[in-house]
Amino acid sequence: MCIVLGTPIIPKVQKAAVIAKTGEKVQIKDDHPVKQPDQLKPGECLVRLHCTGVCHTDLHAALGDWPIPPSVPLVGGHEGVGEVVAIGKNTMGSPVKVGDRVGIKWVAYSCLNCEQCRKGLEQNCADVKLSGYTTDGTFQQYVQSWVNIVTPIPEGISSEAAASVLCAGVTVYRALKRAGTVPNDWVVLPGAGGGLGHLAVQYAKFMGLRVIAIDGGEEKRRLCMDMLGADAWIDFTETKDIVSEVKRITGGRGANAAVITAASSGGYTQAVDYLREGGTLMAVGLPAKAQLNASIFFTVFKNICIRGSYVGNRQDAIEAVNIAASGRVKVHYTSKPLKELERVYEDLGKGKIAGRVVLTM
Ligand code: 8ID
Ligand code: ZN
Repeated sequence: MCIVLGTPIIPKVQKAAVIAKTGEKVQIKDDHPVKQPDQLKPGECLVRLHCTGVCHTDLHAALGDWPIPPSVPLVGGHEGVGEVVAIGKNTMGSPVKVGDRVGIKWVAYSCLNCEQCRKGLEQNCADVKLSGYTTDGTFQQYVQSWVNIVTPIPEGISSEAAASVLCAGVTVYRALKRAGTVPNDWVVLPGAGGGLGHLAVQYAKFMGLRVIAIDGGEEKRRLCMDMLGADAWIDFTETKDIVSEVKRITGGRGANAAVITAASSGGYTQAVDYLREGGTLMAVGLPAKAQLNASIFFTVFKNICIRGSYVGNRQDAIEAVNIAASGRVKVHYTSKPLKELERVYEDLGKGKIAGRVVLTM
């Protein structure tokens, strides 16, 4: 970006990772159009991105394997951090100004006036626009966004460290808040070594919970146990009877909650069985077209609460980011250039990524 007398010059074209059709490979283009400041409507802004996390959701979008299809052609990505370089003319009362550092999350736009928005369910707004799914996201150098929806990023955290808090962090932070636990309760985290899961371990510890991390392989065991401070580890690829193992760890009682971020339906199967009476199953991971298979009898008999939790609203985002900026939750990430995105998808699909990959622009 060039700056002439304080006004950023916005290029006409940029680098972007584009999916022409779901199921096709990502194309890295260097002539993708940039929305120009005079094309921004009131309330819209343009953000020059520093970096973006890669979420498993971006892989679901690229594959088109969810029941609701994404818009194509599509620029994916919804964990971006950058700076505001332009704001639409006649925008009134913007909470951000040119030069501010902001985050782009999954909810790119919601009307803020409908019943769901007023209740804090901005992700369920009928007019919602989803970054990297129904509107172009963060796998590009410049993204168009909305001044009322971007997340302010405080000082004290780098853009790369903040990026994955905007989806992975917000999502697990909100799910844990709604899991009905009190300090010292046991929470089981299937998917603990992945992008969402490794942040769930840390937000759970921050909330005073005891954590049973479930995932596969030595690298993820080391991440969860040695680096993130989980209290117990279960390798789902080796342990035959996960229910007995959770019961053994919890002194025969079972866990108080499970926050499931596994990207496969396998992560859900035993949860109702290893929860103790009154426990809560938080469904977060979104395996393609899977059904939740739980015993109705034991769900009723044990007073189990089964709840879905879908990303978070602006307040959840601000809380999650502020906790990360305080240093109590850290994203464990590997930096890669944008052009590596296709390779990152391959690794995500194979469950090979411990923590997150953050792409630089
Ligand atoms: O708002 C939401 N609910 C939301 C927000 C963001 C992402 C939901 N998601 C969804 C994604 O679309 C994806 O389906 O959460 C899921 C996890 O996203 P992620 O954390 O970005 O994916 P990852 O980094 O690949 O981590 C998934 C982990 O699950 C493990 C894998 O080994 C990996 O570490 N895993 C699998 I696959 N099966 C497992 C099993 N049976 C398992 N861990 C334990 N038991
Ligand atoms: Zn995501």
